Amino acid sequence: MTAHLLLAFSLAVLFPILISAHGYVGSVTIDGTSYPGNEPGGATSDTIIRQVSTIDPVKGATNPSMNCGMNATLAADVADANPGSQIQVHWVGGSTGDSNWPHNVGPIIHYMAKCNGPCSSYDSTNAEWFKISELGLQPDDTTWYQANIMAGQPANVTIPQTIAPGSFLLRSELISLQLAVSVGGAEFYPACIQLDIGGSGTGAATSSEECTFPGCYTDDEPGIYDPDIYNPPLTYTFPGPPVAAFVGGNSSAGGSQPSGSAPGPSNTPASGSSPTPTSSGMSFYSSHFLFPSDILSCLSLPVVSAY
Ligand SMILES: [Cu+2]
Repeated sequence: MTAHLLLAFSLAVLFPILISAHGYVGSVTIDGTSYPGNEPGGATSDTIIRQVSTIDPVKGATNPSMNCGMNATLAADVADANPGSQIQVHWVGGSTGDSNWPHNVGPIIHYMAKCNGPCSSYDSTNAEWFKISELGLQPDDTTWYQANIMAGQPANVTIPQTIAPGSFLLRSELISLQLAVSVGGAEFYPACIQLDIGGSGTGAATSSEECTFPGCYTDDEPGIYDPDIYNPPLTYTFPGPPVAAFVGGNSSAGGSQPSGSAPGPSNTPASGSSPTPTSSGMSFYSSHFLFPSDILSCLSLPVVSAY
């Protein structure tokens, strides 16, 4: 095959990936009620999801957009939820969300932070975030739960069962580590959802369990800089603080099980249950196989033309 043919072939294969290489939160479902969001940089409708300006990732752990996503703006609405509420965050790919989430290497992490006043007017720059769930590798230590997002499943999380009532942001974060073999290569995709939590709980995180974004992560810590990311089986170290103790073993939720499954302990991967019975056979080898195109998909077109 000549170089020209090879180039043409490569571009033909890569182009569909290039136009949908990143993504955003298209909608959120709370206890069965769906709340659509806005397209990045598109029209602004009232929603509970803070709108981002682009589907591109946040790069660099000190980027101010680590807080709620790229240039995120306040959302007009706030959704009611309760301790134990089941939340499904629907991550989608492409600028209009018409394709699946495109990445399958990296963790799924959820944080919450109390809003000082209504979340619809709360500047979360100095918000104190605490972690409520983290999902990395499936029991084979090779396949990431994020592969299930790529297969079209939502990121599932449960509001902590004992949380004290109040106004909270829920920060859903996918980290894509396909370029994390270099410091600064990790792609961060945070998204913030505005909630009013009811109930009569008293649970809260301690100050040592909280951090700010930026501030929770550094570019060279394990879990963000991962030189061995393509040498399975892996031992993954999550970035940021531990899951807050008050969340306990039965209110953190797991990742990507199909909707309608039981809440509580069965959602927690550590319990040995499978949150992903429909995981579609996405193995590490498929993510490995995707590695070259995934890299190119996150580079600029001029670099690809030089290929
Ligand atoms: Cu991407």
